[in-house]
Amino acid sequence: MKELGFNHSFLENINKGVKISENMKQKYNILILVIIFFSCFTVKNVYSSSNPSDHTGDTIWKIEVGTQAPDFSITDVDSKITYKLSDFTGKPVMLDFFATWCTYCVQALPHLVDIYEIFGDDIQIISIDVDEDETDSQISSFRKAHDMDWIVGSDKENIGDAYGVSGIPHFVIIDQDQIVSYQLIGFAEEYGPIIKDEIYKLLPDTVAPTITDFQYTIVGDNLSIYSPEVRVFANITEDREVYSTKLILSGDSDTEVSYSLNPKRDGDFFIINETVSVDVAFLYPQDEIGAKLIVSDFKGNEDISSVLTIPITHYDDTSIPEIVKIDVEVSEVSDKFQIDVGVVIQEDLFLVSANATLLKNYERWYPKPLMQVNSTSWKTSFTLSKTMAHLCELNLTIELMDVASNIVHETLPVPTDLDPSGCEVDEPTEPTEGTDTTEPTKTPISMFIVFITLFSLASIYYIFNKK
Ligand SMILES: [Ca+2]
Ligand SMILES: [Ca+2]
Repeated sequence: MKELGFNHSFLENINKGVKISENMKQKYNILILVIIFFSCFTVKNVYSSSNPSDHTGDTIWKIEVGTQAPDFSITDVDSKITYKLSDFTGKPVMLDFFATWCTYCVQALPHLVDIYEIFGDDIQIISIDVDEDETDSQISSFRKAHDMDWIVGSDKENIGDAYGVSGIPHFVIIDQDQIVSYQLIGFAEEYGPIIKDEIYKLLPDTVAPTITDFQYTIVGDNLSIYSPEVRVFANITEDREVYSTKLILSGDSDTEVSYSLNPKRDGDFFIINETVSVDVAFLYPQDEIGAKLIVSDFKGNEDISSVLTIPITHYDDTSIPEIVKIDVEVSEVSDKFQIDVGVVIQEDLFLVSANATLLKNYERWYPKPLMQVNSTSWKTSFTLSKTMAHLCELNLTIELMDVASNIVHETLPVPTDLDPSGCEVDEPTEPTEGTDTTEPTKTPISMFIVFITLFSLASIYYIFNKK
C-alpha cells in the first residue's frame, strides 16, 4: 500500500535505499521507473481531485460515482460492535481508508474531526485501516491520539479491494441511498474544504443563521485616519456552519467597503472577535460610517444585522503632497540592471497611494507601489533584464495621492549609460518583480504527466536494451 500526497517522499525513500549492489541497482532502477510511471497517474488523480467533476468520468475508479456502494461489515476496534454499511442507509457515510503510518492520512484527520463536529450524527464516518499487519491495539491508540470519535476498524474482509483502494488516504462519500457520490485519493490541505462541501451537497440546511450581540469597539482613542482600526464582536447561531461573513462599512454617497470575517465555532455558537483595519481613503471624507454584518450558511440562508453608526474624527487635508527629492541610481547586478529609487516626500496629513512607474518610450510600463504610505521617505528598486539596453527612452514617474485626493506627479529620465544604438521598441523580457506583470506561466499538469510518462517509457526501453 502506498501513501499518496503531493510530496512523493516514498520515491525518495526508495532512491535512498538503492545503494545495495551494482547488480541489484539496475533492477531497482527499473522498479523506480515503473513506480514513477504509475505515480504519474497518481499525480494526475491528486491534482484532478481539486475539480470534483473530474471524478465522475475517471475510469481508474473501481467503483464509479453514481453506482451502488458495496456493502460490508466492520468491527470497531474498541467497542467491538460490528456495523454494516447498509445499517446507515438514510444518512451520508464517509469512508476513510488509512493506515497509522500514513502521514497524509494523519494530515487529513483534523479535517475529519472538523467535519464530525459540524455534522455530528447527521453523517457517519468510518475509518478503515487497510494495513493487515496493524493490530487492534495499535489502531486503538492511533484513534485516541487523533480524536477519531467515529467508527474505526481494520479491514478484515477486503473492503479496500472492493472499493479499489490502491493508495491511501482514499475517501469515499456515500449518499443517503448508499450511492457513491464522491471519491478522492491522496490529500493536501486544500482538499479539506472540498470534502466538506461534498458532504454539504447531500445535507439540507434550512435554518438561517442569526446574528446576536453585534457590537464594536474602536482601537485607539477614536476612529480616524490615524487610528483606523475597529474591533468587531458578534455571536451567530447556526445549525450547520457559517459559510461567509462580511462586515460592510458604508459612508456618504453610497460608498461602501466590505471585509471578510472569520467566525470561530464556540460550542453551539460561532463567535466573531476580529480587528478590521479600515481603508483610510474610504474613511477620510466621512463624518460617520454605518457598519453591518451579513452572514450566510452553506445553502445561502442569510441574516443581516441592524446597522451600527460609528463616528469618525475628521481632519482637513488642504495642501497637496510635495516631492522634495528623487534619487535614481542604475547599477549592474550579475546579468541584470538594478534601478534604485529614493524619494523624499512632504505631506501634511496622510498619503494613500504612492507609485514609482518606469515609462518605456513614454508609455506606462512597470509600476511599483510604495508600501509605507505614512512615511516621508521611500526607497524602491526595479530589476530589469539587459534587453532594456534596446529601449529608446526610459523614464521614471513618481505619483503621490493624499487622503483628500490631491495628486502630484513628476517624471524624469533614468540616467543610464546604456548603448542607445540598438534603439528598438521590442517588448523587453518581463521584469523580475512587479505588480502588474503578467501571471507566471503555469506548465499544464497534463503536459508534465505526458512528459514524465514518455521519459519513463524511454528510460525503461533504454535499460532493457542496454544488456
Ligand atoms: Ca443553516
Ligand atoms: Ca495633503
